[in-house]
Amino acid sequence: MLTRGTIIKGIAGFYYVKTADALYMCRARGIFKKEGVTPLVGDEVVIGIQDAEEGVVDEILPRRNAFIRPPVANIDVFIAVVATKDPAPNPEILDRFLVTAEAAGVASIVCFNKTDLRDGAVGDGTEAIYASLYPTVPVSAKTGEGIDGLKALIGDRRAAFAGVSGVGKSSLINRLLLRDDLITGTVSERTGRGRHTTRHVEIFDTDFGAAICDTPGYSAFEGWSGRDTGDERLDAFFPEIGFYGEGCRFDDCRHTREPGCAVTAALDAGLIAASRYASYVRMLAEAERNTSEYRMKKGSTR
Ligand SMILES: Nc1nc2c(ncn2[C@@H]2O[C@H](COP(=O)(O)OP(=O)(O)O)[C@@H](O)[C@H]2O)c(=O)[nH]1
Ligand SMILES: [Mg+2]
Ligand SMILES: [Zn+2]
Repeated sequence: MLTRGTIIKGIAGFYYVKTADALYMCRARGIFKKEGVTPLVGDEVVIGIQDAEEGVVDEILPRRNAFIRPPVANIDVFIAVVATKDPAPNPEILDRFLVTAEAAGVASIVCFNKTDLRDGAVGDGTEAIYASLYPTVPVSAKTGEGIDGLKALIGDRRAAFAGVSGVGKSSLINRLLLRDDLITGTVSERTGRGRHTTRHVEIFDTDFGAAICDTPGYSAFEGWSGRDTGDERLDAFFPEIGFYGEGCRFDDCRHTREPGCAVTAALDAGLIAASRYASYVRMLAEAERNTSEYRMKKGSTR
């Protein structure tokens, strides 16, 4: 019997598929591996039911979006979690993450956790930079401060948490789910890939209408690569650079001190944050290097 469902968890080659009335542990059909397709948490699938608890993933329905890191599909919004400190914010990792989401057309919320640790009311200035660019919310998973604001921003969407290890993703999800067992649950899961490199991603239903997805175990977010932009321009994925770039003298301005560049003028005027511009320049260099490598490879096979 075939039925539709959603992959809510993937562990060691097993996919847990939730259908209208049950949860099935499924293997994927061999054909996926042959075609290089990996089912992802968040996928809508058709499964063949074998018995009351087991089935086989037969077909993956078309995806709205899909990501390699974190490995999730059909996400409405990303919660990019940054800690006020421990670990200190890394703007470049955050910017790479936000560009990945922008390139896929997925909304982002920037969540500053561990406000209980911050010195002064607004931290080190990182929060202010992102507050002008994305819906931003300061929270403390420890004290509960800001959790209602985070819930309000998520609404009834399917949200995936992302961010480097230790920022408090699992602690925030425990808060949102009114649970306290997630961290242990996640860490002790056997994956066959070593204790600290779990690939376990899981979607949880909340009592406020949202579905939230924990994505543990990344030391850095490496999702974006220059090639992801394809023919599109990197500046379109930095909202403020795209905005000021409208005023540049040349349509193909790279915003690296070309004559009449409105972006570098805005940078000099303090309207664009230096850290954001630094991320843009580094990623632009990668995109251009990747593109020329790509062109060379293509040329050599002709
Ligand atoms: N002081 C403080 N510590 C927190 C907060 N949120 C998480 N932590 C701690 O930070 C560490 C990492 O949290 P965890 O949720 O496992 O982070 P994850 O790797 O992003 O899932 C744990 O020791 C938590 O107790 C917070 O809001 N304030
Ligand atoms: Mg975690
Ligand atoms: Zn320019």
